[in-house]
Amino acid sequence: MSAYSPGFNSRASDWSQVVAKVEVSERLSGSDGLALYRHPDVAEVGALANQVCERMNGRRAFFVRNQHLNPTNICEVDCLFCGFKRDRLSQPGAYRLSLEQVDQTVARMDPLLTEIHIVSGLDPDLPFEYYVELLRRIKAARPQVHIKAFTAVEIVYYAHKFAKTIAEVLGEFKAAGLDALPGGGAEVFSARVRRKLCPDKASAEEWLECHREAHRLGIPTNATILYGHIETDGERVDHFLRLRELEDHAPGFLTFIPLAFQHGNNPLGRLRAAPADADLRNLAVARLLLDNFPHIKAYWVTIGMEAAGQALRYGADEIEGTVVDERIMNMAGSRSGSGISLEQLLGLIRGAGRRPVERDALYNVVREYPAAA
Ligand code: V47
Repeated sequence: MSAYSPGFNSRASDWSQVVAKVEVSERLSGSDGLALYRHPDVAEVGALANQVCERMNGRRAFFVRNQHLNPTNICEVDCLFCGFKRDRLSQPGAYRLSLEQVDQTVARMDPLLTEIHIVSGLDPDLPFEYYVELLRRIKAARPQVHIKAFTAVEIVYYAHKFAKTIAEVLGEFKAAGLDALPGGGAEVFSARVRRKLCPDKASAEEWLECHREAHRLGIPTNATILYGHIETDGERVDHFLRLRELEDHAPGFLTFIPLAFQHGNNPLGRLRAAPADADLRNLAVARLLLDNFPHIKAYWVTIGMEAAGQALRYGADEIEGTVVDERIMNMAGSRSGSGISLEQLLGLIRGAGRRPVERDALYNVVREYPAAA
């Protein structure tokens, strides 16, 4: 249990109280978080988040030139929301890249790339050395590129499978070239939700422990929430507060990315779609509750381009990058495509009245672009 206890029956604060706290940069409580979810006018929630975002980032909006690499989709756990996993190689759509195939993929990547994002299934037939060698080869081929690889769920799985501690897995991966961890696998921390959707993988406590350990070892990480299925307002607020508490005690988070549930090709897909304002509201609430997270990212792959542009006025200071070859959301029915051009990204940011800033994986500025073309 974490130290605060929002309780799912807590009462929401009065709206005016929340506004007053934001004006003076006072930390919001769980009850304030509920008020942000229950407030009928999402534009007002967005305006508050925008105020905080501009205080932190001015009118800049970040993006990165990145590419996704998903080495295997063979996975031994069944998460009800997943359209990416396959049980075995003989199934249609299943694949596992050899290290030589990884080399070839990396050789074809954009020479101006600054980040590679790697997420895999929990493949029971790959040895530990595969992952170490994969990191080594990518780092040798592209020493300037940051490798953001393996969600906490994967790290915890390797620790159990190969009889290592989480710190040992992270330490060996760091020595081989790992620079940062992606934020996936967090889903919703609520034990109720995890029991129903993903009972067989890392628990909320293990996910948090892995990120705490990574930060301790100097490996920065991201965090996500998977929303728009069976979770309640209170469970979302609880998720944010647990992340905020971890960042208070073991800083190292770079950005927070709300992931909108994609309904295709998965057992949970028959659920009704989330309310139309859910994407913008979750981004805004994230900006307001996660006051110690430097960045909030709009992930156009799940919310679409239009909402990603609007998100820059609802608390997000960052749009996911060029993302060549995204598979996890595309195999779960995302209709946003698996990559966009630099020109499209710049247009999206400028259309929102922001100044585009290309960053590297650690948010160092690679290039500032003019606000208008
Ligand atoms: O943990 C799986 C999510 C995550 C679905 O750190 C789904 O920058 C929506 O780690 N609908 C893995 N989401 C991806 C991940 C990630 C993604 C984007 C940015 C970053 C980052 C990391 O994908 C999983 C799960 O939460 N996911 N299936 C689905 N049907």
